[in-house]
Amino acid sequence: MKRQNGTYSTHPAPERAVLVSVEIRGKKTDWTLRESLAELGDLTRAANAEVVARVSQRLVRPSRTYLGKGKLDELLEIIHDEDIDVVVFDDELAPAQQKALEDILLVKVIDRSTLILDVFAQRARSREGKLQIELAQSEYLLPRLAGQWSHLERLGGGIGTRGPGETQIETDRRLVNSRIAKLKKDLGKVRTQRSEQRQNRSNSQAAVVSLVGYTNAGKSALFNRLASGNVIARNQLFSTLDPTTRRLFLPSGEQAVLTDTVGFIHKLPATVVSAFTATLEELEYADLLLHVVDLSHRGAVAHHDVVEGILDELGLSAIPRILVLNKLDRVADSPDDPLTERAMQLISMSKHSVVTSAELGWGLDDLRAEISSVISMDAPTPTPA
Ligand SMILES: Nc1nc2c(ncn2[C@@H]2O[C@H](COP(=O)(O)OP(=O)(O)OP(=O)(O)O)[C@@H](O)[C@H]2O)c(=O)[nH]1
Ligand SMILES: [Mg+2]
Repeated sequence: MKRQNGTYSTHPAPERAVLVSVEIRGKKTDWTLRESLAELGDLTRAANAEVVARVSQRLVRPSRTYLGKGKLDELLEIIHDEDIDVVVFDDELAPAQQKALEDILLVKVIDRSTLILDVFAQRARSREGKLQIELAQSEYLLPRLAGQWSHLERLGGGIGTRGPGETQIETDRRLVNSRIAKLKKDLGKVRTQRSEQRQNRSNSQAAVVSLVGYTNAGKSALFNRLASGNVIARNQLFSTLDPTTRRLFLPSGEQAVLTDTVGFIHKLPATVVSAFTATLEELEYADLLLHVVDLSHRGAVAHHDVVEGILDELGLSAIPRILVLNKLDRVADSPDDPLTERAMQLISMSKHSVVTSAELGWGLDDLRAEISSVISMDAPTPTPA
């Protein structure tokens, strides 16, 4: 494998990627193009590709080819000059859009959903996680099968492209459909097991406290601090996919159960949300949610809103919650105004909030006390005999 600088390596070089983002004019959003592209860059690196260039455009609405003609020409020039292997779009592309773009650009075109699914697939460890991600990928693939096949034909035939085109698509569709049915059946069994485990837990009457939040906010780090767990906390997107549960001792002497689970992200593909039912169902049974936000992140408020939006879609907005403003140590040395403003804005959004550093152990006693107090507030008052 020859590198750009002329040296040779036995490892395959990372794919060279150009990122493409569009801002729709007049659409109200908390996300600036810059922030959106920065996050797309994190996802691209998490999928082991190298970000070589970025292209963005403000449009009234994306066209059949997503970008305008001039921008496409600019993109083609970058693809040529920078030896690009893959173009990554910051939205979910319709199957026809993806096909039209591949026709023009003649390199691999992937969208944000494919990227997220790829990162999830890399991280999946447990059988449940693997089943869920395969289901999400199959459901994403199904409407795109026809495009993929004709694409192979256009590339000039050869092995795998000969034969009865449309019939092949039908066969592929049937195969994917029957795989989806099998995955759903297997996941049904997982859900039954989970509900049995939950039943055992609810027999113990301990309150269930679940960590939720944007990916990389510090949920697993807090989980480990609060419950002496050993969940991997890493500076990478989607470290945790599987729910993990530990006992949590509260200052009042009570015990609760603490669950760590998958992180959320802006534009989380619908196929992921529906495929991760077994995982997300854990949240439905929570008595209290700890919504963890990375206070040091410029996009903290937008992250908060994305998570609240997804909780709302999942029908979980009625569960009491504590807002945990984490990574205080990363901001404590920089008393700049926007940060204080960000913290104040977040605090004003929630009835209960605590500031922590999972890294240094700050604020944990306050958090435990707040958990105790919200749980006891929420507990049904015993009826007098
Ligand atoms: N400086 C600092 N770093 C932190 C703090 N909390 C977590 N981190 C770091 O932030 C990164 C992400 O932490 P995780 O606990 O893995 O985040 P998560 O929310 O579980 O992320 P996902 O599982 O990917 O959704 C890790 O590198 C942690 O060490 C904190 O309070 N301060
Ligand atoms: Mg985690």
